[in-house]
Amino acid sequence: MKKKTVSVLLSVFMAATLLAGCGKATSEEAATEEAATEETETEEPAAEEEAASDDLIVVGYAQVGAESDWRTANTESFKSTFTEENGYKLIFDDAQQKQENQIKAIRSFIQQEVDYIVVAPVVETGWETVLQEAKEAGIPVILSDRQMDVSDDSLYTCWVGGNFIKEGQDAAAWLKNYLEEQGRADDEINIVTLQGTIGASAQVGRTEGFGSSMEDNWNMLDMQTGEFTQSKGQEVMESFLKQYDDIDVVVAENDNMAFGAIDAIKAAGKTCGPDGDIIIISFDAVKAAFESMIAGDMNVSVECNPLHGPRVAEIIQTLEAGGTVDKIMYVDEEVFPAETAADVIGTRAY
Ligand code: GYE
Repeated sequence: MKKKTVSVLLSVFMAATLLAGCGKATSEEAATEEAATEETETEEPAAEEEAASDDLIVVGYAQVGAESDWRTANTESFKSTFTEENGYKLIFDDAQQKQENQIKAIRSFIQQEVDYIVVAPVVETGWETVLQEAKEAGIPVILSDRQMDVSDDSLYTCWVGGNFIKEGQDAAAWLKNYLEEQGRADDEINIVTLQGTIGASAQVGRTEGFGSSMEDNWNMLDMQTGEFTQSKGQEVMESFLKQYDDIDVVVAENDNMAFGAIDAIKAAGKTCGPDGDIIIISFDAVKAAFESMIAGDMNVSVECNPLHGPRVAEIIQTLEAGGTVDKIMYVDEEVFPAETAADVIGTRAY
């Protein structure tokens, strides 16, 4: 296996560059360089290419797609971390939000005998067969971002990502507190939810976390998927506004759907945000969400950190060194209400 040829010296060098890679400037430079080059396809590498990558750790990343700002930041995090300079060859595949494309990509990684497979699974279920194939080929599978729901968890090495149930609970706790501050704690509150891709662990967790924290006087009028995209979020919100004239709160399971919902609300002649008619609760806390909060459109965004590239690299380095890693690793995340946005926006990396 190629990874066995990596010398101790190279490991030290990689660890140093990996640490440097965590710095903002370095990753931005790398991202700019990357943008100028063509995306790596999941085809068989040419013979010369294979020879040149002999000393590199080959990582296949089965990415969900490019549906949101969060996803773009996540892709950039991988591309700027898994560089040749840092000792890696990255084979990147964009599944366009389709599980069957991800399964094809994983099979192609197995065929190419990559050293590690990384998957951000579109949905939670339906992975056993392809993971078994990876296991038989002796290739470790690392899950990042969304989780898988598999009967045998030895089919993957570990997972790192956000705690989606907690994010949903945090959103509900923020709303409870906000309504108390507004003197509306005892009012009937009508809520609609724009859900993420149904069956994605980010959707399942956020829906469950918020739903299980609802107060008795909160009514969930409707829940529909906006597929984590701005355009679908806008479309679903337009139909909610036609159906319900008394919406108090929109829970958008990511920022991009919230942006679409805000556009729909304004187009319908209504207002939203801290001084408006409708409260907007969102998830991810990407830079554009801070801009939306500063503009007075969004009330709160619950953070979900997409910068998993360096985290996955650290896992791989630990495994390379013969170490063990925790099965489940949650990333720390915060809640950013509108009143904090102006102070915090300058510190956001994505
Ligand atoms: O919230 C959304 C993206 O899985 C946490 O996927 C991720 C979600 C994120 O499309 O913006």
